[in-house]
Amino acid sequence: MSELQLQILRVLDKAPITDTSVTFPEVETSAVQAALSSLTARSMVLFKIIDKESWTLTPEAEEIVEKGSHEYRLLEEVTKSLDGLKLAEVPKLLGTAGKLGQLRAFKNGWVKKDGDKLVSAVSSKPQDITANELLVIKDTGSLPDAKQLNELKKRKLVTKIKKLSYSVEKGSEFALEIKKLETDLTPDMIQSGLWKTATFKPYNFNAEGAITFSGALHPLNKVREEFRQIFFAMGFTEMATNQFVETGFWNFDTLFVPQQHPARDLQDTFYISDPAVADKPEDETYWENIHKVHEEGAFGSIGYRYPWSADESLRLVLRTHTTAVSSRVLHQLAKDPKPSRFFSIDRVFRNEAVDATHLAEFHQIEGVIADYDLTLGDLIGFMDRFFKRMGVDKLRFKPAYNPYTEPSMEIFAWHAGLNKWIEIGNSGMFRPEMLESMGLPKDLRVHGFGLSLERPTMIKYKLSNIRELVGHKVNLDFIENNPAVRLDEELV
Ligand code: FB9
Repeated sequence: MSELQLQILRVLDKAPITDTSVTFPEVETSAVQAALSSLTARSMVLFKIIDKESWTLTPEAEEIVEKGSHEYRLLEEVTKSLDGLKLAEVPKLLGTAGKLGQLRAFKNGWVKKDGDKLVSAVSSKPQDITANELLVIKDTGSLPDAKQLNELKKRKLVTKIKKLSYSVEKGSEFALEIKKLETDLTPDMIQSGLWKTATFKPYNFNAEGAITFSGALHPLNKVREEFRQIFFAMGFTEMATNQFVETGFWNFDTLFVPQQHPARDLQDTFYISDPAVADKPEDETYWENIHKVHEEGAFGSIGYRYPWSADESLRLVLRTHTTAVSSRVLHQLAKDPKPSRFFSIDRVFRNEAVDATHLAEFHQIEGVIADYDLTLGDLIGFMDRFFKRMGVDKLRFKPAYNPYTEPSMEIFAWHAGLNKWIEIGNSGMFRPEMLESMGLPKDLRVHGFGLSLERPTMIKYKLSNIRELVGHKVNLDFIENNPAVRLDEELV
């Protein structure tokens, strides 16, 4: 028990406490409140809050109480100088207070001007009213005359403060000693019989449960899960994307990306130095088909007609898109071709300039739909249905170019919050040079589309810089406490 708790009990033993700020003037309010809370928990006291307003002096007012008001000190200087005080002398004597002092000394009728001097206009020494009023406030925290108090407030000589204090009376369990409060009933207490006389701390049913840290899903994973559920609901199977390093063959050549395409340059692609190359794929026929379709054309295509390099094709890269995975999966599908839907959501790497919304890697979301005699209209219709599931229902499609799809379309959505069209993805029909090279039947058409995971996540969480989402500057509190996300709300 604290000394203050004992003092409170001793005072209460004689009489109720009407105001703790009077009974314990030197004790901080917070200490009084803590002592009373502890005694109340034992029902030893009851208290009520007294919410008082009181006034305190500003530093300027403290100086007036110590040295006298500006106007009074000016009168003293004028009285001291027998034939009056030169006006030019006032700032030297009283500094900035001199100007204030003159104003109030004139207003009080204490001084008057005589040429370039100030002379006394009173026959006897007046009271320093301002200093006296401030002294009363210093001692009592208030001033009976509300008009005068308001005047001092206007002169910024006093500041209002809220002063909490308490009235206290005995509680049902009042005693001059504090019994130990038991918080747990133990086997020893039961066996020894101590439980019969023990005092237990009452349950605090208002106490909040302890926060148990249980880990947290990163916002990207929350949004990723939303997309995964949409894909599953639309009949897609998830592709295995746990291989970040691909050969140029799967990342570019099988996608009919020519070996001199700028996307394959060092400033766009991360090349692995050790090991630098990989083995040829087992499917010799496929390897030769790709070689032929690039170099001389095949399957109705005139190809690119350049000397295709096997070495170039076996260089190792960090995959620049998950379309490399789609290519592997479609190559597998060629062994048993049938209508299928696949999706993937995983990291891809691009050796590009970073900025507020782009880093050297991002998570690509990709969907692939294989079916007989699909048309471009089917792709447009699917994209409408796909994005409608995330509250986006105003789409526009713009012709675009991808080496592996023809026709290709960029997808735009109307963003009501930004009041403009924003790009939300890319799509197209995979080319025969890609599909027939892997042995898929001519009439099995394949649609592909892609978007990033970071962009929708940043929009949903209203983030302006990708570094608020990933990287060493991320605010871990945001990661732990960000709200759940629902994609099927308006894209705001
Ligand atoms: O994600 C993008 N934007 C986006 C997506 C969703 C969204 O909100 C959701 C609806 C609720 C808001 C914005 N973009 C694609 C567009 C831009 O952000 C663009 O600046 C960045 N793009 C990335 C690539 O940039 C180097 C986003 C990424 C992207 C682009 C194309 C594909 C995948 C990712 C693709 C593809 C594709 C095409 C055909 C066949 C297979 C795959």
